[in-house]
Amino acid sequence: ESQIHIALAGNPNCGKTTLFNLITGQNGYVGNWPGVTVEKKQAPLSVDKSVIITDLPGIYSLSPYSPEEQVSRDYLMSGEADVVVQVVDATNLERNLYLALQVIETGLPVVVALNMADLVKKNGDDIDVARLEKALGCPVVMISALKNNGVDALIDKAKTTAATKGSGQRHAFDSAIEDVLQHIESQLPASVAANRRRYYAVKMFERDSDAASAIKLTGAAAQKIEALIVQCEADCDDDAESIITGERYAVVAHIIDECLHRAPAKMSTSE
Ligand code: GDP
Ligand code: K
Ligand code: MG
Repeated sequence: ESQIHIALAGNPNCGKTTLFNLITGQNGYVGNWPGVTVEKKQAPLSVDKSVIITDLPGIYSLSPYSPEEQVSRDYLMSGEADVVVQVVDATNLERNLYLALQVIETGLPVVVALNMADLVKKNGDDIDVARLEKALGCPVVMISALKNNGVDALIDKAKTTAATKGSGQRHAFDSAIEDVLQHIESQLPASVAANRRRYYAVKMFERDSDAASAIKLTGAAAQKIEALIVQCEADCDDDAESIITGERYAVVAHIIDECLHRAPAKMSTSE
């Protein structure tokens, strides 16, 4: 019978290892990723050995600036994972959704695990899961890895999502930027699969040379893309990487505004 590979991705300290240990019983392989001293943990799900879980290193972004980022994005783009469980520290949505957007952008099937649900509840905050699913365009499951709440439902959702061909609708940036990304997409080689074209268009806009080599971008296409970027930078009076960073944070701010209802601030009783 066939295996299902689930990758756990997320920021440092979002609870990935707690979740990994809980669902695998820690009886897995621990080593390093090839060529780097970044720990690799892989193990079957305790209750279903045909499901293989990989704990990816904690990262803040899918840029190639650290070995951890490199390992995570190489693994995601390798095609081994059938589904990504994007673990999100629900008490720190801004930073965690910033990465989640990028992982959703890879075009892989993604389930967002909103971890630390116990702390969200304790703080008296409320997250509108249905709206968040709509905003992100992928399933969202509230869990507490520490208290083992919601984890069975998460695994079930990951299995059913693995059978799909990837996330559907995607968050949109400002229309002027979307326009440039569209033009960049049309310059990508035909060999880049439909569900990955958006991801690579953004990477080209960020002048990510690793990603350009990965798709064997031709010199002629690279020149056309560079001209599009330079024009956009002039129009926005900003550099391309900052433009994308700003767009991502704008999407995140909008989502948080829609989906997170914070408890009213308590009056301080101390002097
Ligand atoms: P990683 O860096 O993503 O692997 O995160 P860890 O699994 O090491 O967890 C970071 C910290 O968060 C640890 O102290 C965990 O005990 C704690 N933690 C993980 N999941 C939860 C949770 O659901 N609720 C609470 N309250 N703490 C959690
Ligand atoms: K940690
Ligand atoms: Mg860890």
